[in-house]
Amino acid sequence: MPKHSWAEPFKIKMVELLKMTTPQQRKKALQQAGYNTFLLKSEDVYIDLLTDSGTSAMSDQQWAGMMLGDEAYAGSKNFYRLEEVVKKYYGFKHLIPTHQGRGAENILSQIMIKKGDVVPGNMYFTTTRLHQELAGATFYDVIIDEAHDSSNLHPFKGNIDINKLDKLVKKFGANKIPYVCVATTVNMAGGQPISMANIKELRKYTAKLGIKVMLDMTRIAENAYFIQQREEGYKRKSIATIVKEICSLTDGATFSGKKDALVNIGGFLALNDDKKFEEASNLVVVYEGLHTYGGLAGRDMEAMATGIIESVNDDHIRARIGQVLYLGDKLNEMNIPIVNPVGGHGIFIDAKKFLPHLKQTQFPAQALAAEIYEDSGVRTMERGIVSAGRNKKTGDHYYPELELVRLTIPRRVYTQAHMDVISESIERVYKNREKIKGLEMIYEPTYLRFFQARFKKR
Ligand code: PM9
Repeated sequence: MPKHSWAEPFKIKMVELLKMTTPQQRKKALQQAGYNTFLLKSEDVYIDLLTDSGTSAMSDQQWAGMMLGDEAYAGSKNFYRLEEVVKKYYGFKHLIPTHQGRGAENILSQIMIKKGDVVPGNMYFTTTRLHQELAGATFYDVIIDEAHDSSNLHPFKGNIDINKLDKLVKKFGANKIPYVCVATTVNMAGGQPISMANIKELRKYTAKLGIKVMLDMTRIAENAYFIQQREEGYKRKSIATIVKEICSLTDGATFSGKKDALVNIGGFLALNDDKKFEEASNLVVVYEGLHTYGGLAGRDMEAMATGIIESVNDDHIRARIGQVLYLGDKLNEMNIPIVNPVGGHGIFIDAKKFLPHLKQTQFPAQALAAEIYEDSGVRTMERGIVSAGRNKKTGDHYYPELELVRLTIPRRVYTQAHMDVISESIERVYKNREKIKGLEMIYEPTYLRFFQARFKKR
């Protein structure tokens, strides 16, 4: 089979210069940041793989759209364009813009959840679960077991185990489950997709019980690419068609436009139910802004509308995921323990396997992320015990099976040479892995501790 290049369907029009730092400068920066890569100054970072959230390069069309911002307080024409695009590409009836994904999660949780409810989902996401808990629900993970094993090659590790869901229904009763929270793709599992067959099965199962299906569609185009590549019957379907089919099997969605939709800020809540839309429209004015701007400038809504259209372009998504796979192939060739199959938005290093001499309470993924930064100025992030937080009832840490360092690839930002530099750095750190020490947490914030926690070397 001839190898097909993933080369980008764009050329570079503007560049942002980067500062190169010395190992001494990086050592000092790390100490000042309490070994938390979230607390580093971005100007001290060479290649920033902290997140793919809000870090994309916008296209000339998106930048041109910024000049078309209608900054009226009410009824901005950019809102109506965004509404039209959301209807056309995602098929949802109602749109409520929000400043970003978690703004939508807050409103959805408040309108759907009653105290004591249960929300099942295909693995937790940090902000999503917190909003569900703050609204009075308990989250239950119903993802398939394969998702918790970094080397299991299941093509759809984001799938929901309907038997696990059924057990929850039998234990708590369907009336305690307002909705199932379905993510495309599953971030904490390593960017793993859910199959269309599984979403259909879920829809069938929940429909007869009157349980809603709410989508976290933050990386839906990336999920659609894996369906196109791996699922029977989808090879000839466009990403746009697959995306719309996924949405049609759900009752509504939260969306962080900062990922798929190639914008630096923005999100929305989409709903089909008229009554729930009315409730959400009323709440959005409390937390975000008027229902026709939801915390966004008109120009941000314009850029997001254009970004949504660009995100479902087949050539774009092939190149976006192609770049991630390129880095994944390199690391696999070096036998670095990573989550396989490689997911949509980044490479996830298995820190338990990389640093087997460290206990999970020594925060191996946090320590590894710090070490990679010190080696090369490449900033990654922890997705393990620190991100998982504490069990509200027992007060103990959650101990997730997956203890990962995420190398998240921003969209349309870095080159193939950057990918090579990253893999060389990981290889160097891997060679010296036995010398890497664990960390001790010396400051722990109450909510989403991974953002602001501080550590010292043990
Ligand atoms: N995800 C990420 O880096 C940014 C915050 S955590 C560092 O992966 C999903 C699946 C996400 C997500 C954010 C949100 C929240 C919801 N669902 O960041 O509020 O990956 O726009 O979206 C981040 P906002």
